[in-house]
Amino acid sequence: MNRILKAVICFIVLSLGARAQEIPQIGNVLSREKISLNGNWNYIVDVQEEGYYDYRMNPTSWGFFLNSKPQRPEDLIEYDFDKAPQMQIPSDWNTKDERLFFYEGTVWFKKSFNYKKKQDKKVILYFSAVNYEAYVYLNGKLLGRHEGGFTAFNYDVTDKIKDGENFVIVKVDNKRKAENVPTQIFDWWNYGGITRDVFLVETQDVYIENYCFTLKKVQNTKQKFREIAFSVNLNQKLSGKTVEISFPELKLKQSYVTDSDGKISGVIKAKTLELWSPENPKLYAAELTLGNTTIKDEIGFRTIETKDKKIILNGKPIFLRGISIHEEKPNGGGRANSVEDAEKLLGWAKELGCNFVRLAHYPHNEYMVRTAEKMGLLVWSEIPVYWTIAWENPATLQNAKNQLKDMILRDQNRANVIIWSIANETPHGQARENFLSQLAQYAKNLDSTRLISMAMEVTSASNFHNKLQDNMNKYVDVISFNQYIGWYRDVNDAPKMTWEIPYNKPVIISEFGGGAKYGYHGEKNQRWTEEFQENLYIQNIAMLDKIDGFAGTTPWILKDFRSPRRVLNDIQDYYNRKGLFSDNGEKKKAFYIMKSWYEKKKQDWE
Ligand code: GCB
Repeated sequence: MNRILKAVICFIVLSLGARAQEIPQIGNVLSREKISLNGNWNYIVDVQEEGYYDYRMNPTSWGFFLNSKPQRPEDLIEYDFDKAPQMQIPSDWNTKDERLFFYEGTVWFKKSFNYKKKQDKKVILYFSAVNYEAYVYLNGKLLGRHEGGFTAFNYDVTDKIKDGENFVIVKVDNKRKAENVPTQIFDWWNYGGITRDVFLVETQDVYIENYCFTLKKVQNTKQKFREIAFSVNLNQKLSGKTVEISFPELKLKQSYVTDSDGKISGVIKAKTLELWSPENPKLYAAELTLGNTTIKDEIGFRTIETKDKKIILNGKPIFLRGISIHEEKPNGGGRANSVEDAEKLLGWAKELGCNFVRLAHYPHNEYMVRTAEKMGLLVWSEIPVYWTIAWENPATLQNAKNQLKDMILRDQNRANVIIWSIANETPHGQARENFLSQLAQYAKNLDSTRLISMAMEVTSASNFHNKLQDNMNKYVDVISFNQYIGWYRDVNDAPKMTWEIPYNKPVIISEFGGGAKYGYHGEKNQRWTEEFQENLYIQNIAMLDKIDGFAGTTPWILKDFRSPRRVLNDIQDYYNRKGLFSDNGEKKKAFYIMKSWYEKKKQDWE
């Protein structure tokens, strides 16, 4: 066979395989019966993708994914995973290997493990996130290709896993590309690797794939009970299967039988129900049983809606005292990926007086959202449709939709998540509107119970009059925009500014702020000093308070974070310095301005 034909066949096989085994994301992986594949993985840095392409740039069928070993002394095999260094997974390679600090490209990871096959068990290989593109192989066979660095994906490996020794190989590539989501440029570190947990989930052949509980709004004030709407779906369209739902504390237990789509849905009536709120983050133990498998969760109940320019939580207007957060460990530690990281970051947000966090600019790990729920922090969750996305590219739209769907499917039972945000600071134009309106509608179809927003930009009407004009206004429930008066524009303009938001919807200022290097002091007009940032906050909060419909804000940002765009020596050193905390957790002066303003807001609104 000639080389080209061979390459074409190989490519077709690889791309067909790419779709073959990926299955819909299973909900609540943390409560499933599973084996962790976290720990040491061997890795090979492959700058020219030698392990994937031949010297004519055709995908090979003899790449690194085979994990080949010489069989005879004369055999030529130019790689050996077992001699390669190891990296602790989950993590990012940038902070784990100093050679890879700025690296963007391909790294291959391999994990060998022993497995004891069990009768009648399905086995699912679950990745909580890999940034950015992953080709996943089990025992040398391709399971699939996944794109998108912050959402979970999983493969049914029942037929490919063996009794005894197995190996998983993942080719991870974090090269930035124009058609990706996010695109080529973004203001955060492009941490590469298997950045979140990896699990082997063991389940029955027929299993509960996902489920959703939501509290219905009270229709009639005389109503003596609350209604919990639920839906559960199996992994197969099988009728006649019994699913039991139980909330022990509410003394509710009921069995339902699946329809021909393998689904159950309905309403549970609860006479007494304590609602979840930031002041009382009440969660109820929930159990869903199919056959001899029970999935356990903790479910909170609350309602969220808007009325004119107000955000209404559990029937009462709320002011969202927020902060934006990147998913990054303190002390230069790279990607955050644990409960401890979440507790630390969210603990700082609580110290600031927050009841709300904007998890920017991509879906954060599940620990972050669940920990926030336990701590009474409402959440804005977003996908990385950021800046100059390839609006005209259908594959980019599909990719954004996939990320949106996977974000929603993972967190649809979290009471604290109230806003799905579909974009950040995107440039106006018809192609962008086609793209974003489809995303907004898709989000509403997937989840009509939460609010949709996006971080817009203000187009100035005149020098000191800012008017928000964005055709996307009709697709969102909450109008949000970023503004940087005091940083990208003179701070002395703040008192003179007037604002016009010509839509009858609540307004969140999704970003404002400015940079300061912790410990650098001077006059308030001296850039990068804590005094400069402090004054900027004083001026901004006075200005924001005058905005009609002002319902909350998430200043930029909780802590300094790494960004390759921030190159100023001795000040930035590859950190965006807009944190209220330094990367080491020291509080800058502006922290105290914000904290005392939030204390006052709390008094005014409660
Ligand atoms: C923004 C972006 C955010 C940047 C920030 C900045 O508007 O949304 O990702 O980090 O400005 O610091 O300039």
